[in-house]
Amino acid sequence: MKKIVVWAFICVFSHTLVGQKLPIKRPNIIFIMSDDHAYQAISAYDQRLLSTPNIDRIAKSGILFTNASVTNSICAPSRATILTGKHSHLNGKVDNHFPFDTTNVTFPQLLQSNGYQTAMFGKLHFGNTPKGFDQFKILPDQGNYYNPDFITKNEGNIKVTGYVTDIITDMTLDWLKKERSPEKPFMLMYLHKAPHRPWLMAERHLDEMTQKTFPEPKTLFDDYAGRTSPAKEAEMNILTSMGWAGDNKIYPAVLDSLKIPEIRSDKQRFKADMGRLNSSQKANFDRVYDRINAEFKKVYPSMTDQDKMRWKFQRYMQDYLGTLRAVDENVGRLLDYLEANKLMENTIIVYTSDQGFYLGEHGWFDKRFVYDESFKTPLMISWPGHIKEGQRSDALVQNLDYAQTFLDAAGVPAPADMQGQSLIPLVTGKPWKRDAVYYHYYEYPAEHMVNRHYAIVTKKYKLIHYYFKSDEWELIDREKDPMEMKNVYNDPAYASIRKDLHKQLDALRVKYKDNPEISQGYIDRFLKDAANGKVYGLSKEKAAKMKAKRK
Ligand code: SGN
Ligand code: CA
Repeated sequence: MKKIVVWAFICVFSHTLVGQKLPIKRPNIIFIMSDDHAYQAISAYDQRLLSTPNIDRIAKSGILFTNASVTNSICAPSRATILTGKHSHLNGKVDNHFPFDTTNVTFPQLLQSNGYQTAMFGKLHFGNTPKGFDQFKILPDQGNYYNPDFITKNEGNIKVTGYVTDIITDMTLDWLKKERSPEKPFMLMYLHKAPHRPWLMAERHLDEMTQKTFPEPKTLFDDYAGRTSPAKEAEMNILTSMGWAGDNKIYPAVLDSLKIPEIRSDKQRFKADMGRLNSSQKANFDRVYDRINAEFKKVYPSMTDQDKMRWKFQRYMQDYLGTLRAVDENVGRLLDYLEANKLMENTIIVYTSDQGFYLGEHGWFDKRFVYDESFKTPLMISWPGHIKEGQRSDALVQNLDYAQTFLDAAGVPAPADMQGQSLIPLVTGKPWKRDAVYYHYYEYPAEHMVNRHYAIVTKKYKLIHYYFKSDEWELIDREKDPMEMKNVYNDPAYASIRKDLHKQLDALRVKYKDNPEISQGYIDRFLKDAANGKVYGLSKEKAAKMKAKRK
């Protein structure tokens, strides 16, 4: 009872005294985000692939979301949505290529100006540095796994020897130990590069992880027959689009000796990443990958396509999951520090990813589609004393909601044009409601070639509209078809559901202020820049052809 009264007092006070000196202790916020971390690779969600005991600690001491999703399944746009609390079409960061518009107001700026100490370490991927941070050390662009460079607020550009996940954690812990002010609440963003491509794990995990075998997903050999054209046309099938060298670490010389055709700029990617290792790191990698290359040389000549798919899937899982071993260990280091220093009690801890990822489902790697594995993202939140332990929620929450959640927890009013919904009532057991979420993906044409699409997603259905490359609709029955293999848009049995979902989608587009003119504006901007040879690596000729085709 006492606790409830105190909490009510805190809420009233923190909401009414914004901007002034607050008499209460506002919570610290630690936002942990990895890059491309599939929920299938967290044991709190799924135990088939990897044990992540430390990440699971956050779920155990708080709430885990089974239906958390992103508004646009790609890196920088997801980060922009997280920081601004707005959908891509309004914050302007619709794809990875155009820089973030720094005139956007972000929640760290608001927390900073309301008395929070703020810091960011790791991957941002914005094409510019973040506003609203007292301290930052960020990777340039995608960053590198080994001996990475950092752009820092106070030391200029630096290169640090070692493994990126360990280094980002060292920086984070250093800040907590040496720079954190005991006078202020803090908001810390701890952002991993792992498990992003090209999946280079820490040396200490190489031996163990490259000798494991993993279960295949049921849809590894999906032929895409049940859906519209974008699924088939996407360039993210493990067999046909994953690089033997850059991704699976087969040496370019071995590929040449076996006359294996190169996939994209695969050999050059291999050299760029492996080329950063120093001699002792390289010796460790060689020891392990020499063995794999020798085995590959023996088996390749008799492999069928099915064997190749299976082999590549195993190599993919070994390396992708290998990178996550260090993420989990380092999350453990952070949690141990917080526990040892009594920083758990008044701290909100979030673990999430910038989006989900395909681990062989539909034969794919990468993300972008509104199908579950990339549309959904891991999300768990702990806040001892406020969020009950061990909860699971299937509420339709999104990365759109984080900004307002943190502002709410800090007692800072959210700007009226933010589009999310604070999760504080939901996680503290109060009424919270949402029936549907909105999704919009833009980055096409580009690597992996996933056509532009927008969608409404409810707990039961997805209604998806692909546009630009083609004009096609898809309806997925999430309950009857959880693996999302069959488009039932033209099935007469779904006629009334389809009609109702169209209505709901129209209303959602009005609610979030999205419309065809805005989408066309982004297409025009893309075509203009592509015609000037600026983006996506499209030639002037190809861009001109596309423009002519549209007229
Ligand atoms: C790189 C990767 C892609 C990936 C994008 C976006 N290719 O371009 O596979 O989809 O990043 O990822 S690579 O050959 O350069 O590794 S995101 O997470 O940053 O959006
Ligand atoms: Ca990502």
